[in-house]
Parts: sequence; structure tokens; C-alpha cells
Amino acid sequence: MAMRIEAVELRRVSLPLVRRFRTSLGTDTVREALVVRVMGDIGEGWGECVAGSDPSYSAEYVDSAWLTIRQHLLPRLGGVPDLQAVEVAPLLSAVKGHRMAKAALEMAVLDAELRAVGMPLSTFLGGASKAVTPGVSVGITETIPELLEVVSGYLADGYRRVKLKIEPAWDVSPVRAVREHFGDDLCLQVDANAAYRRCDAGELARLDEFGLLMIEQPLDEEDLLGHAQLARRLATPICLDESIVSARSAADALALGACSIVNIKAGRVGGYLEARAVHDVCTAHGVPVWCGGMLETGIGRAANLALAALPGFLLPGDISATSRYFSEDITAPFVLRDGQIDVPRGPGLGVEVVEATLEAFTSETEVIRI
Ligand code: OSB
Ligand code: MG
Repeated sequence: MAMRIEAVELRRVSLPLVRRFRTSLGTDTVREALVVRVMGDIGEGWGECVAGSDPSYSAEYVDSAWLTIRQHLLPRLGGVPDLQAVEVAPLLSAVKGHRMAKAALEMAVLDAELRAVGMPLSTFLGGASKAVTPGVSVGITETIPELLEVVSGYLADGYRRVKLKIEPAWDVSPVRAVREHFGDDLCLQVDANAAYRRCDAGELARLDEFGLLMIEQPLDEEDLLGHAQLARRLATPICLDESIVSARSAADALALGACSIVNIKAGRVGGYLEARAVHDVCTAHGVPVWCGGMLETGIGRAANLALAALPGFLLPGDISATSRYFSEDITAPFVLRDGQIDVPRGPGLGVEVVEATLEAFTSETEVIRI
């Protein structure tokens, strides 16, 4: 199936978070997202750009993605008569970087194409699982008692794996408290979002006694060698997030011994097709992967569930139920059922955007006609 893009609608949506989310990068109380609707001869498709409000997690942010899509990406797709989703990345390859912007457009074209042929995204990607086991990512809190209360709430909700955000001076003590309070059986991991430096290896080694599943992205995103050195020093496995921006960078990181687990976020690597390629590289190396999250709306969450249905996703991902993020979303909510979330089975992303809710949360709209 191929399409001709006739128009693209860009929307800035702001969804209030049910709980403030603090990481070593900053604090979010609202998820501002860029929603992309591609309209063409075969119908329409939806995409979501995972860039945040500011360039703290990566260089991209909502405004940069908006401008990049309008000025540089759409002009390369707009005139193509028989556009296929698999051609989007090659057509955009002359534009350097801007992977989150590219991923959002590719997602929308994929959705349009798969809706037109009636195929679910998970089937297209090669996923077999009908449901995935969710984990939950827990922000930095003001106090340890508050952290214990938040974690207990999530365990009561049915989450089977907990990821604590850490930073220097909020690492050993919260991890020890959670371990002591909830016991050794809790699947526990930490994420530093690049908050440490090579000279902090001794501090990070103190986490070894807590039996963590992994420590995610302790060092700078460009510091693959530092991660490799750290991996030799620590007993806790290292997982990379920010450093993995393509299948090639994943292969390099594995060859260097910089990590033994990979967090895959489709936006970070330029789309769901590249995300599948990262999965394939890791699986070929016997390295387990899991699906990361970027506080997505129901659009991105649906696509992440489809990706996480692939066989190499052996570890629970940061794909939580909608209620962990928002009291109202722009699609029907995803819910936990027996500790799992169902992979959407409908065509494309398998979710319908609730237009009235989308409109209510939209602060800015631009329609670009081709
Ligand atoms: O590092 O995994 C991260 C959210 C925004 C930016 C970076 C990260 C995160 C999360 C949230 O950890 C995961 C989720 O969506 O539940
Ligand atoms: Mg991370």
C-alpha cells in the first residue's frame, strides 16, 4: 500500500500529569507533546513526537521538531506519489539528526498505510505477544517516606518492576530504603539520565549490593568508552538509553562492552522501523531489550505496545497504564489487566483519537497542505 500525502496537521497538546515527575534532568508537571496527523489519498494516520518541551533529554524539543517537520521533512515527502512507510527514513536521510521529528512522521504514515490494509502495527513489525508486562518509572521525591508510599501505590496497582530515577545524592539511600521495605524479590532498577561522571564509579559501585536488574545510562550519552570501563568495574549490568540512537550505535556499544541491556525508544532512534533494527541487532548478540517510555499519550503508547510485542523484548518496559500518567488521555485509556497491558489488535496503531478531547488539550494547530 502506498499513499500520497495531501496535508499534515501539527498539534501541540498539553496533558497534565497526575503526579509531578522529577528526574536528574528536571521536573515535569505537564506532558507537552506534538501530535501529527497525516492526511492523504488512502486515509489518515496519527503520529506522536516524543520530544519534550526543552532540550534536556536530547537536543530535540517540541518547537524544533515542529519547525523541522514543516521546513525540512515534509518537503521531502509531500511530492512523492506512491509513498510507503518503509521509504520515509531513506527519503529523510539527507536531513541530519532530528530523529524524533522523523519518527513522528514515519509513525503517522505507517498508521495510515496499515489502517488502509487492515493490519495491526504489531503484526507488521513481527510481534507475537498479545500482552506485555509493564514496569513503572518512579521520579525523584522530596523524601524517602514519600518514595516508599509512591512505590507501594504502584505495587498495589499491579506493577511488577520498579525503576527509580537517581542522581548524585539520591541513589544509595532511596535504593536501600526500597530494597529493605519491599524485599529482595522486587524487580528493581535505576535510571540516572546521564547524571554521573567517570570519576563517580566508586559511588555507583555502592549500588552493587542491592541486586539491581540494571543501572540505566549513568554517564553522558557520548561516553561509550566510559560506560565500557564502568561495566567492567560494576557487578550491576549497564543498560543504555540516551546513547543508543541507531542500530549502528547499538552494535558499536555492544562491541565495546558499553552495555549488556538496551532500552529501545523508537523516537530516539528515528522511528519504529529503526527500533526494530535495534531489536534485531541486540537479539543477534543475545542481549535483552525493553521498551522505554517518554510519557507518551495514547498514540505513542499504542505504538510502543506493538513494538514491545517483538520476541527480544524480554524485560518489562516503561509502558505503564494511562492512569499512571494522565487522568484523561486523547485515546481510550490503556489499563492493567492481571498485571499486563494488551497489545492493540486493531489496524495501524489500533487506537482512535478522541477528537473532542484532543481539541480540548490542544494549544496550537497548524495545517500544512501539500
Ligand atoms: O530516561 O527513560 C527515561 C521520561 C522522559 C524522558 C526520559 C525518560 C523517561 C522515563 C519515563 O523514564 C518512562 C515512562 O514513560 O513511563
Ligand atoms: Mg532512561
